[in-house]
Amino acid sequence: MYTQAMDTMKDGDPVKAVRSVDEVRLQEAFDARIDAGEFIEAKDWMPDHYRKTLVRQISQHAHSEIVGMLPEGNWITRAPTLKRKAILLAKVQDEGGHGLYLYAAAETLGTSRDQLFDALHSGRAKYSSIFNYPTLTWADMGTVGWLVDGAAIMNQVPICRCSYAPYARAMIRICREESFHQRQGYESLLTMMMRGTDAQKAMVQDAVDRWWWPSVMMFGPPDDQSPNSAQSMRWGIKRVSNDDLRQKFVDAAVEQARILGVTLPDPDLAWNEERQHWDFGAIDWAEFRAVLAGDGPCNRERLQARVDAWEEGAWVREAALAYAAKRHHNAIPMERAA
Ligand code: FAQ
Repeated sequence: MYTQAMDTMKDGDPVKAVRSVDEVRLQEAFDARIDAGEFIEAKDWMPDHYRKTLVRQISQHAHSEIVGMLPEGNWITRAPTLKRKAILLAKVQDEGGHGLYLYAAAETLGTSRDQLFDALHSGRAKYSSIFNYPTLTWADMGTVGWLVDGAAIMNQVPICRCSYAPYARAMIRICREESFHQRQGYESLLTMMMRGTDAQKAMVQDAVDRWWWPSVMMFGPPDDQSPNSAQSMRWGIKRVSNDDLRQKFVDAAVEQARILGVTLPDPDLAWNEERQHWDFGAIDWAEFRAVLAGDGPCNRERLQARVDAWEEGAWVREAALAYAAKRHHNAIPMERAA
């Protein structure tokens, strides 16, 4: 039940051996539009595989946002000041909003929200590996903002130019908000590192030690082991590869860590003059695969929290539907209603 290793959206995608002349023409016109850098709208013709790939990625992204609310929601009642509480509350609400925009974008492709939730709640759908790690101290809130939102921005800014217009439009607003999320996290850590006690500084270092590698893994498998990348790049769904984004993230984080005064837990980090990038150590892909297979530290807890929220919220959905039906009924002119 808890595995994230399956995905119902992908059903093998058998390439049709025989295609009609019309289909071939439509496909050629579609490819030409992609090559010309045009955006595809919901009502435009698109290949089945393009549609399925988008539903897969957008729904995983939406699930990540709403599961991503859980590790932070846990800290709203324990924020150290009113200011920090208000900021965290706003951030978590933003994430709920991101989930809604993204579910709406997935719905434009013909998949209902009930189908998307069912895939999440039954454990068939994936969401980002990063949200299966625990948030143990207040410094985790700052570190999630700095590293996790920092990685999310790196990944998501190129999606503002995704070839599927409804997804690209949703991403523009999401990225603006993610930028605030990253900055508030970094500022919170900076405050603790500059003005905090030794214990607070140690707490920040401990959080960075725990979140660094899972954040580096967020970008997905290496390019040569990423089954979806080549086709998604061809279609302009992904604009930058997993490894290139990961490198950009590491390059930015090294300087940010220096300013903060924390050590990134990687003894192999070294500036490579020839590449003009930071080299970094080997990633533990076995850990990544275990988290995706449902065996991360918090997979069960996260999924159970979503299932409980769905079940406990049933009365809200029923009330909303009853109210909508009543309004619809009242809106029908008397002679038709009779
Ligand atoms: N976790 O062939 P690829 C956030 C899966 S939002 C879990 O490379 P693709 C905001 C992948 O789905 C974070 N699964 O796949 C926030 C595929 O499985 P499938 C989420 C992963 O799609 C901050 C398989 O591995 N962001 O953080 C992961 O071309 C703070 C093979 O991989 C997005 O979703 C992973 N980390 O590239 C909220 C952005 N990586 O589907 C709260 C949009 C890979 O074939 C607090 N998504 N997999 O069964 C993307 O850009 C892409 O989907 C990638 C993966 C880059 C994640």
